[in-house]
Amino acid sequence: MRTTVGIIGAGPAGLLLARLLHNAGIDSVVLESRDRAYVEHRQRAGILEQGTVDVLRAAGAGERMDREGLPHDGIELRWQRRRHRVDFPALTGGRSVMVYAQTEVCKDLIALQLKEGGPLLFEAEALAVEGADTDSPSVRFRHEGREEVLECRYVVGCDGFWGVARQAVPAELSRVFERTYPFGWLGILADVPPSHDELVYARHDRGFALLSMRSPSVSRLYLQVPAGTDADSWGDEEIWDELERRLETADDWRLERGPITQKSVTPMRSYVHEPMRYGSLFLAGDAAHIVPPTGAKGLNLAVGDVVTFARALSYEKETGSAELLDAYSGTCLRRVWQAERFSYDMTTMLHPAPDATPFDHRLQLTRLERVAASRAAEADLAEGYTGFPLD
Ligand code: RFL
Ligand code: PHB
Repeated sequence: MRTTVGIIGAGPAGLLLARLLHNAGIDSVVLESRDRAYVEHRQRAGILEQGTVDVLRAAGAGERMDREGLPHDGIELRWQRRRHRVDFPALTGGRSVMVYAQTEVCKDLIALQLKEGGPLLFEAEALAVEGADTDSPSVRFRHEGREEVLECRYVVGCDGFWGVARQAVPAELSRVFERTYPFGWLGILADVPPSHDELVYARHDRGFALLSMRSPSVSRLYLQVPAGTDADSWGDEEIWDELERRLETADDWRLERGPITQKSVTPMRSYVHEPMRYGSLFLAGDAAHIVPPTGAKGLNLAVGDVVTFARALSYEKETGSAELLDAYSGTCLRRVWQAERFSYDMTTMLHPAPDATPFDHRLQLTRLERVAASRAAEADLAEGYTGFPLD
């Protein structure tokens, strides 16, 4: 099998890249190790930045998002039973975000790809990228019990944190920057209307809590738990009791409970692999970098990477110049590090660490007070949350 761009992974990065290349008249093949149902139902991100919304629309993949997505103009911060709303458009010159689940973005892109795009193979596991340092790299993969080879001009590793693409970069050329956190998030989906019309990020001495949503009738909520916690060690009522404590306010706001339909624990880490390119191999999305979910940046960074790659390859096709492809890693990393900084700030402002001292607690409260008291501090948060420019 032969193609121009071999794409490993059908998460948001790989699927959107295939769509952007199709629109630019460049052929690709997508290899995905899992089956379609798994990819379409894996619960993950929920927030699309303004820039991501614009990209999906321009790619012709925004129709259902515009019908079913929930535009949000702000978030609420809570601490010490207080509430403070951050108004995004007022602070950023009109930018906002959209609540539309990653599962739905993937469903839309898969449907488009199967209808109009190039091959998208499910249950096709990439085993290795070969010849990354040549002009004819290939991907060895297993599909329907057979081992096959996909010959390409370029390979883009969109295979997430646990993928194989990154392994093709020689160790002596790789630099990894990493931080793990001593806590994770216990996330639930519940069949109950969200108890607030915007997302609520709460800092409590017992730990962080987040109220989010998937639709007007489905809530998504998270609790900070110690790293390594087993989701089944938390009973349903125990989860609601804890959410209620951490989200509590001084006024008459109430948390509505409902049947919990899914429960899982996500570890938290910050991770950057540099460079994001080696020869004919490009890394995009979680394959190259991870952020803790507190800033809602992961999916949006993946979108930024593949837009940068698709633009660079289109430019090469039109002008014959590899200038933008050569700039790929540096261009992406500037934006990646801004998001790493923002996600780290949000995480450390809102999550009390298990070994936090009274001094650390006071500092967290002071950072929150600062956001509430200073328009400059508030605007910094709003700019980071609604997203860094795609240049
Ligand atoms: P993905 O989504 O991990 O997709 C990688 C795909 O590659 C496949 N794969 C392989 N295929 C073939 N051969 C191999 N050898 C392969 N190895 C792996 C995998 O099966 C998979 O289909 O990476 P991608 O596309 O880079 O997308 C990244 C996003 O998924 C991720 O950053 C976000 O989900 C992070 N994230 C959030 N991001 C946001 O922007 N906003 C949010 O609100 C947000 N909330 C979250 C999140 C992530 C979470 N978890 C579970 C980590 C909330 C949570 C709880
Ligand atoms: C979600 O709805 O899953 C979500 C929202 C905001 C975050 C992280 C996850 O910061």
